[in-house]
Amino acid sequence: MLRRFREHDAREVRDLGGIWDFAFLGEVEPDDIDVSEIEFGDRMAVPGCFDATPPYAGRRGLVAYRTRANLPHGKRHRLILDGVHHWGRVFVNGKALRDHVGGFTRFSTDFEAPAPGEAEVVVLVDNRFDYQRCPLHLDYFDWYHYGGIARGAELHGLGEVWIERLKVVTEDLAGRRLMVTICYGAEAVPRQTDLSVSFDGEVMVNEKVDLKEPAGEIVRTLEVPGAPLWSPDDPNLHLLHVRLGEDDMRERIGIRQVRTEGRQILLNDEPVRLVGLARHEFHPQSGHGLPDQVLVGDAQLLRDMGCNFVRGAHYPQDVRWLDLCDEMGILVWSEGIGWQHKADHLTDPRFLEAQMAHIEEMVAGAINRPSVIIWGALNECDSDDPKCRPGYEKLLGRLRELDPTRLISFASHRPFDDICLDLVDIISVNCYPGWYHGTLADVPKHLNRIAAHLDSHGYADMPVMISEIGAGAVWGWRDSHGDLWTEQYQSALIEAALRHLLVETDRWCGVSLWQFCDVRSSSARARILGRPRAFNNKGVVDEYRRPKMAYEVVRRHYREARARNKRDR
Ligand code: ADA
Repeated sequence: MLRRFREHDAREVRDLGGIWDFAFLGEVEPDDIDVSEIEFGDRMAVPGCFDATPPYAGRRGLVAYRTRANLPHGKRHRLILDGVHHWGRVFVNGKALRDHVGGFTRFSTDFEAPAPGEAEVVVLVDNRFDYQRCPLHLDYFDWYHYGGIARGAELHGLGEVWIERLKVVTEDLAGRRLMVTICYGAEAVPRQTDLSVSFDGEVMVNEKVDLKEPAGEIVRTLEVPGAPLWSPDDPNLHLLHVRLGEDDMRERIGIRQVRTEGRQILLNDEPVRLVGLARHEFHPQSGHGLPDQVLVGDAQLLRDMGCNFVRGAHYPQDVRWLDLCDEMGILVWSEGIGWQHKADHLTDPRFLEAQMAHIEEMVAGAINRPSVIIWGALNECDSDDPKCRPGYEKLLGRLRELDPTRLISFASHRPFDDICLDLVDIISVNCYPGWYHGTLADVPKHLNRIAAHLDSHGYADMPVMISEIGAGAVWGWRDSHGDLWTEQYQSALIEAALRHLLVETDRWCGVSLWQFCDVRSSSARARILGRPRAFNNKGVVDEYRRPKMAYEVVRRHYREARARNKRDR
């Protein structure tokens, strides 16, 4: 199962998760491979990352994964992969069906099978850095790019009519009016078919519809008076079940609206202050492919710290993680892959095209999630460079077009010179006072300077958040000098930042500390020289989720902030 709940009752689905055959092919090009000749001498877990397993740790190259599955019943079959890092080519029964650029998002491919029986699925996966082929993943980024089929895989059987996806929008909060868009596909049209929509088990639409196009949309409005709303304190989810002909789709939704007013973020018309952490999807033993146990543990830790927010850094997060956030009331900033790009990338049509396809997949994958309230892109790029502005306009504009119901932001590390801040709903600033520059005493001063600058440059009436702030600490390194890299220094810096951001001032609509857990850093030598253990050590827990001293500081501040926020409402 890809998600935490059954997405289909009627449609036949095969879960392809488990142990696949595996071959490390190395320094060869995918076009030179004859898949029928690959010798699959090893085994690999799906989901998982091959280069987090002992024999392949740290290695880059082309690899092949293979599994066999009994075809589900259907006329057409759909193979769905939730995350292939970071380039993939999919074959079914020896035939190449599609390539995919970029990890962290769902993609699928359809194929016809001549007869029922078994299908052989082979996926070529490449974790090498190659800007021409895959401009989304580059080795200088400050995180390690693991390779493999890192998220789930499924095979679906589709009939003559099928549901592509559902989109549910809370149109009117008080009246509990929902707009449901059903995107369908159909063989042979026009045709008439049955449509039913139920909400929490109650049938609300039951009719015959005329499908006129091979791919189209049906829109219906539901009114569900009295249905409880979704919020971090009370994350009520509802089940929407749509049947179209022989096919069906189940979706869990939350009724909620998000908007900004002046300096505040309003969730269901009430102010909410975001308190959370930025989180990478990482574990030393499985790379980006996290087992359920790790995902649940991470969500439990966020809840324990009192977080109501997590920034998915720096890419779209696992669908199971978003399911947990929906269930546990954790608001999410979902962001496209990106890290400190300059004008050479932001003016390159190849780069922008890959980004556009990627953010479209990101939005499609999370469009109905109540937890997701912010779409982001282009972390810390040169947003002060006029040459980069058109790239920002294009990507942020596309996000707005794809989903006008959520807020748009990007993390800027140029708050004093940024020329793209007018494009967002929330100004988000990454800064490291007391770490990359200055001392602990500079933390509040620097934050004040940022706020004063923004307020005097036309943004006084906008919400501003700190999307990154933090310090590195090597787990277990405690020392009476309290120097850089000690747990004491990290915890003192976080104390200074949170006291300022949450207690002493009310300018900030939120904070996401950098970061939740320690993560393996890039393999680029220049960066590793500033990263003890080749890790980014700014986690408040280490890579095995063992708390550092700062954990308790965060927990105290976030719990108090949540309590204050509740009292003020
Ligand atoms: C940046 C970046 C993070 C991380 C951080 C750091 O703000 O967005 O990914 O690299 O710096 O630790 O320096």
